[in-house]
Amino acid sequence: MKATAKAHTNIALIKYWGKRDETLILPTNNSLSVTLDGFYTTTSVEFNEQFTKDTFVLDDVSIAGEQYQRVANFLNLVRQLAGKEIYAEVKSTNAVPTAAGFASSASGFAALAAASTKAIGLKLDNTELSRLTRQGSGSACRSIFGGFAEWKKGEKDDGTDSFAVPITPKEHWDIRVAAVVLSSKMKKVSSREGMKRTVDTSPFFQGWVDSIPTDLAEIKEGIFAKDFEKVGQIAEANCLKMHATTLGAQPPFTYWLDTTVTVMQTVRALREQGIPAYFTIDAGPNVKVLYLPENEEEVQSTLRNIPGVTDVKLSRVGQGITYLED
Ligand code: 2P0
Repeated sequence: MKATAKAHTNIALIKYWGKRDETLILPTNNSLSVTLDGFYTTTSVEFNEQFTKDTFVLDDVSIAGEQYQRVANFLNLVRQLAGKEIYAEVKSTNAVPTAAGFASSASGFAALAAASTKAIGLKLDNTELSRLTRQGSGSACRSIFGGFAEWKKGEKDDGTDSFAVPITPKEHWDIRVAAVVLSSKMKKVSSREGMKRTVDTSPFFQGWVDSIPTDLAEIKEGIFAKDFEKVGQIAEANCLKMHATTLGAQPPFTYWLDTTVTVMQTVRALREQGIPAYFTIDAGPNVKVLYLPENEEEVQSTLRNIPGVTDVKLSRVGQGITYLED
């Protein structure tokens, strides 16, 4: 009863920001992301009658506390679905530099869901797997698929219609993403806490939700037509709207540092020089820059030269989950 799976992280171009149900992890809006080739998690899960509890080892370190509990809670869902009372040994390796500001929870829960369901003998299709993965971490449900994927928020209270669907496969379009890493010692407001505070207190939150259907319809047109400027403009504006909601929260907060703003201004300056590049930012200070393959050299060297930038990591569009031989 052992299986190994690999899943890549994803970056949202239309952000998931706000939950309508915190237990089932049901969002207030649809979101859309691109799966990234460069950052992934590989996870092996073994269920064994001899085990007396779940164990979780991440990059050769035994994990306890909240991180362990989230994994064990997810395994409870898998056991419930399979109707089996049996514990697991989970071993993960992350090729997601945590410092790059990617939520390793996206690739982490996608790989855990794929490996654990296979190991326990469940035969789920990707829709069923995405729906289950969502309950580990919302954004992870999009990482089941490669290329561009949309998480449909669903309408029901039980979450059965809330899962991701593929929009276009990885082969559709070769765009690139640069993860711009900044030096930061800032205390982080977690995305869970940040989105909850925004939903509960920000008067800008309803405006955010209301604006999503138009952004989604237009960005999908842009993706199908491979219209990079259209996709970039919508993604950048959507990110700025998400971050604007945090300034309206009580107490107000922002994920940005001064260098975050410098990177944003540099990306705009690249555009003024005729290089199409657009930024997006998640629940942290680091910036991700979208660009086209022919501009890789110039975009990379410009970003590396910004004072306060400690690293720039490049990625192509990635594939969905894969199962590895044990
Ligand atoms: C996203 N983020 O769409 C958005 C944009 C952060 C900003 O999904 O509570 O770790 O586990 O469902 O998925 C980060 O939130 O939150 C996130 P949970 P998750 O990628």
